Amino acid sequence: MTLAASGRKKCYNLGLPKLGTVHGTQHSVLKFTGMAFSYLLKFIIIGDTGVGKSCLLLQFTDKRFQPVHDLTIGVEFGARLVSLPSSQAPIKLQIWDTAGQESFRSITRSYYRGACGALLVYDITRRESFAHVIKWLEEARSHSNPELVVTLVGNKADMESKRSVSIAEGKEFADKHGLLFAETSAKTAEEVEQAFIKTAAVIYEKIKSGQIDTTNEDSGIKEGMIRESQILQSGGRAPSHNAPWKCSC
Ligand SMILES: Nc1nc2c(ncn2[C@@H]2O[C@H](COP(=O)(O)OP(=O)(O)OP(=O)(O)O)[C@@H](O)[C@H]2O)c(=O)[nH]1
Ligand SMILES: [Mg+2]
Repeated sequence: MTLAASGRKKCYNLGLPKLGTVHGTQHSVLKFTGMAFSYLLKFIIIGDTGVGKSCLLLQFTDKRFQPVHDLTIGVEFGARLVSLPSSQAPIKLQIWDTAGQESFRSITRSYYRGACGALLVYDITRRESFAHVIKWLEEARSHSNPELVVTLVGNKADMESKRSVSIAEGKEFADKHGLLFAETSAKTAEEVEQAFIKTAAVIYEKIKSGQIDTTNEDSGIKEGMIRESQILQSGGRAPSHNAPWKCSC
């Protein structure tokens, strides 16, 4: 099932400046083009319907909140460049937002392969969405590559008065299953940025330590045009990309 076949392709934000420059590289000027990043990391967002997966993506790429549940049909995507503290060059995150409804499961399942990061989301006000996390995790583990980095995300942290899953429970589950953990609010943007960036940082460390083979097609990672060595030689850093860029589509 392709994006086109899913019937809905949304580009929240391609995350790329139209044209920019990094000065002082080997060739004096390195133009920002569509490949102006060191690595492209493919992420997937999974979890029950209504937990806020699409809102997390929209907040991350566009700094907006959608108050109405706009049910995802199949799969949608967004992308953004980020700067990691440990990386000299921008990293591009390509994020696939899947439908939580059971009826789309066969479509969304095919997106696990080829992802290096996953945000597994539950709603802190809906206990059953937390109870289903184990099922989502098993599904992710059985259809993805073994190096998949998973962050457990308890969303809707702004709704404290309706909380039915404690922070300690979420953290305990994450620790037990070797996951990263974050509580977020797609409404207030609390911890949204960090949930994506922390996941990317762990993947980046795995790349640098040789734990992930980026030449493997299923790794969920592609190399871009910027070599960190070029930036290091120039003694400079790539510009920060931890602010969303508007796209024209
Ligand atoms: N208060 C609050 N509401 C949220 C938050 N995130 C999402 N919502 C609301 O929850 C509802 C569902 O959000 P979506 O992002 O569409 O949920 P989803 O997980 O993508 O659902 P599917 O596409 O059906 O899988 C919407 O009405 C959102 O406005 C949040 O952090 N806080
Ligand atoms: Mg959705």
